[in-house]
Amino acid sequence: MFTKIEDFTAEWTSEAELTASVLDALTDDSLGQEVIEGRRTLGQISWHLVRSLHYMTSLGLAFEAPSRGEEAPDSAAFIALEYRRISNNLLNAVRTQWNDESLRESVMIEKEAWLNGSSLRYTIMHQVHHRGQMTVLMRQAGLRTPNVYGPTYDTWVEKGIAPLI
Ligand code: NI
Repeated sequence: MFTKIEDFTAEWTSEAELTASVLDALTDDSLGQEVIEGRRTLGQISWHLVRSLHYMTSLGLAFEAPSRGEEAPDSAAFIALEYRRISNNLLNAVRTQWNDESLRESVMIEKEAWLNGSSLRYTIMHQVHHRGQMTVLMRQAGLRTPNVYGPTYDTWVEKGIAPLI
């Protein structure tokens, strides 16, 4: 869990930039790539990443919601733009509406007490989880994925290094 707003600020800033870089690599055509037939698409997962940030308002934070409803937009550029806006809104809300003490306070969610500092950690892990799903679907859709926590296959090849298996 986070115990200091400044620690969350630093981590969120770099994690949100990684997520945005993955969203930037999407194309409109790729948004229809499905996990399996009839299940979530790349577009739906991407949009879920944007919308889920707003769930943090259930912890008492107040900030503007995404400008579209549950249905995933068909524009990759719009999704990336909205992600940047909402992830910034979330960070501003945490920095201006909470302090280090707030992180030790808890909120009941489905009969379970969640410390705010843990909810912030969970929010980052939730993004990482879906970002990992996205990069696989992006490969399947024929897209190149950006480096996230290390070089991708293509980056190794460009550097003239044999990619690790
Ligand atoms: Ni999710």
